[in-house]
Amino acid sequence: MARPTYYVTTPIYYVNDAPHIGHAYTTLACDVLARFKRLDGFDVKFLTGTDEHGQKVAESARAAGSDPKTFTDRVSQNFRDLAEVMNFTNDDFIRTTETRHAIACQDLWRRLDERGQIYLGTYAGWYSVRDEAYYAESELIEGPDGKRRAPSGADVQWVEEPSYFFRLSEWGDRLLEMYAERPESVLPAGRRNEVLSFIRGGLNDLSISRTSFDWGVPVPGDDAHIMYVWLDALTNYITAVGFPKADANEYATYWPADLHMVGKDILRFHAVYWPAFLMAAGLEPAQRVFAHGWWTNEGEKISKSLGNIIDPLAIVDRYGLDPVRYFLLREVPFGNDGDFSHRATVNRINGDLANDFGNLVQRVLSMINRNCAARVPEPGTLGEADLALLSSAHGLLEAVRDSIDVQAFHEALEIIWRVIRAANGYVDRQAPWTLRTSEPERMATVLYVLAEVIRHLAIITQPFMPGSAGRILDQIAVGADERDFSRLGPSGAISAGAALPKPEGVFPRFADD
Ligand code: ME8
Repeated sequence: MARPTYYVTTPIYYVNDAPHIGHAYTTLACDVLARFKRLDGFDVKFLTGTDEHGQKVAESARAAGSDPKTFTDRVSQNFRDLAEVMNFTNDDFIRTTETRHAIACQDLWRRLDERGQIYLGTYAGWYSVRDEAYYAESELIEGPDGKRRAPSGADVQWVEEPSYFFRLSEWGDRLLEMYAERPESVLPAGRRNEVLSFIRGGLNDLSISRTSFDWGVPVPGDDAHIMYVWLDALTNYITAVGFPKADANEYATYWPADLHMVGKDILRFHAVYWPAFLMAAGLEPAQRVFAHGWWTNEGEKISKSLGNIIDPLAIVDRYGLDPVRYFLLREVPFGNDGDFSHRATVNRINGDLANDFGNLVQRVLSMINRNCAARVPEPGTLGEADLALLSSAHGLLEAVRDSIDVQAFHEALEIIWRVIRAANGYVDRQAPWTLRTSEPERMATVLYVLAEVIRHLAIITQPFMPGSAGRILDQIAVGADERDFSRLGPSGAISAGAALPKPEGVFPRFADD
């Protein structure tokens, strides 16, 4: 039987600048989902990449004294390097300057055109280069200097140029119907309400080409125009599964995508424009868009002009990769805004990783090493406390899966940590070190139960902390082919008698100053 599929995408990032913590965060969330689904038996496609056309990138290239091609080659590479450092397992890395992508964009354009969804006119209105977005006069706000600004605070400029338009105004009702039928296709629910009220406010036709510069995909049949960068960018999600090839197996297999993960800043593009383009072209919209929140740095908005960009490479260097991966997904309920601070990072790492999880593993493995001849001990009859702890470990997958399926990473981790804390409580109550001479069999049972619980904990934390979880699994002699989720539960139980290597600490502790 064919395995169920799971297609998850990150936004493709603008190559105007080096990647920062926000970019790492979005891709990390997708990496955890991709790893989780693979371990849970899915055939996964995980896509990320870079958005390389448009006015913003062209201006950044000019400012760097470079031609756009050289510039985008260089900056795009930074995002690939980040993926490497963060241990991301994306199956593809798309660049919008690739030929496969121009073909897909032009094909989508032709489909829209053939269906009467495109007409030529003139755009006269406000445009923000930073947001690469058109704004209605009524949406603008007054900045502190009295100048008009985009709702995001970005500068806007008046633009007047010939432009092709997409008949977005025809799609409002269809979008509202779709969201009524499938409310979970925008999460969190609060964000869905923003989308609905934007649609209910009435949709205007959307300008989808530019003529005042040429860094983009040419409009088929009219070389004076290039496509609006968002039409170009959104199309990446189907380019990467082989669109428009009729025999594209990947398209048939993976489309519609299960999840477009985005930040809240770009929800409108993904939950209004993109499904409208797809439906208008006769294609299916994605199953879900999840818009997560915004990170600030020690309470301040992260921005280049404030000079407070958090470089993911620097924090990984300081705290280690897995602690950073853990912190980002545990500290903030996924979907909410969050604040990055060194104090909070150290607290989480020391409290949850070194004290809770690290100590559990370290104490149990050193007791086994010292008192059980470094072999998984043979259990005797299990009592109530043993069975209760084992059953909470056996129930982990189902509970964690439910949270992961709604992208509640913080909740998934909290569920796992409840079992870690229960296991530490069990160690304290059973006090196996006191049983060594008086009741060696009971000690063996307690340590066996704990080894089995640690096996569950390490298997289920692999998506979040692949390196550390892998090292724990090495230390309890769980083979590489025994680490997927089908091994969770009593049937995959750890083998008594297996020889274990000398235990080594997995989670470092940091000075909390
Ligand atoms: O918008 N906190 O690219 P982009 C959390 N090219 N996430 C953040 C963040 C922060 N402070 N800053 C950035 C674009 N992000 C388009 C996307 S998709 C077809 C085209 C993350 O480089 C978050 O995911 O500006 C946000 O949506 C994305 O980076 C914006 O990246």
